[in-house]
Amino acid sequence: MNETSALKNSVDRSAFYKELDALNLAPLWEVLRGLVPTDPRPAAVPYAWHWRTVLPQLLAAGGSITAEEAERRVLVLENPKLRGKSQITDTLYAGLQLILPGEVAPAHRHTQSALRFVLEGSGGYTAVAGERTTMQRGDLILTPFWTWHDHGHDGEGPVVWMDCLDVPLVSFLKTGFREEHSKTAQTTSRPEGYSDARYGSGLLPVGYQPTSATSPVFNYPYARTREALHRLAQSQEPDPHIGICLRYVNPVNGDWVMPTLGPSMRLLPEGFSTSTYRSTDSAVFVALEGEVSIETDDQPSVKLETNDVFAMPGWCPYRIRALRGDCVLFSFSDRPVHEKLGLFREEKNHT
Ligand code: 1HN
Repeated sequence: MNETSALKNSVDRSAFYKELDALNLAPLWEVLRGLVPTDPRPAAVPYAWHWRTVLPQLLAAGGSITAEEAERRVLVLENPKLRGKSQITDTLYAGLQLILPGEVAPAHRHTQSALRFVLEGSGGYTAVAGERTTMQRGDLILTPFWTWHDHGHDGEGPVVWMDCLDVPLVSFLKTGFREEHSKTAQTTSRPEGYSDARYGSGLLPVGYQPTSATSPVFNYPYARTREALHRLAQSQEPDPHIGICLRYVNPVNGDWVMPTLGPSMRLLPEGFSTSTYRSTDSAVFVALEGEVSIETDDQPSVKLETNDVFAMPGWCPYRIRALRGDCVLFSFSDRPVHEKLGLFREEKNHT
């Protein structure tokens, strides 16, 4: 009997596996199917955080630590199946940040890219790479990777936004770097509105050459986004799967605004219901206006009201219904990465 046939005996096989294990070797045939699944199997589950439950906790955080002491006063939205990992989905980070009048969140920079989506209050501002921008509800602010950024608040009342980062992806790639600025707040070198005038008005300086993979526009104001969506709603039928949906664009090259994060905003007219849709990217939704319900195969239906947040794992089929009013929904996902790697897939059902 040769050695190979002897190993068909399960006792011999387990002894053989022990021998392999001691040598840091492992038999692929025991794990192959798990490594190469027939379809994506995210660990994250669909889940909603309701503003009415989260806001009081965020305000309580405001009473227990200052923005400066915390560096960033944030409650992380953790997917129930990914507790302790600071992940809202398998690939995305999201948290709700509170800043109070007179506070400063000190300047730092890191290789993670960040989006901020403003939910509540006015008078908050962010300074990014030498320019300040004031934040209004519904505005989308970009913090490109490795740019200095600090936040502050000159107005009254609490200001809250959702931080959206590619933290899990950068951790997976082991490409995280961070630095603290020598000053609490960076000195600005350009007036507010400079970048918008230079890159964000449908015009670009003649001969402009991009220096980054991120859009040079860093505040996409909601007033413009809202106007665009409502104008389109007056003259076009919503797409059956995504409604009237626009993605935020880098005006320099037509690409997504960031290499790793793809934000978009959609309008679902009152009573409109999407057909079932799924895509490989995982996403986070925020109800900005109106009241929607999101239905997945795992859970019957979750109602989202103003400022409620919903985690949608990749490849999870879902339907969205506009229950009350014309509904505006913000979302961001890791779709730009899927597209760039040729891995993006979507499936549109007719029911
Ligand atoms: C960060 O830099 C901010 O700058 C917020 O406001 C949340 C979460 C993880 C890593 C960096 C900010 C963050 C973060």
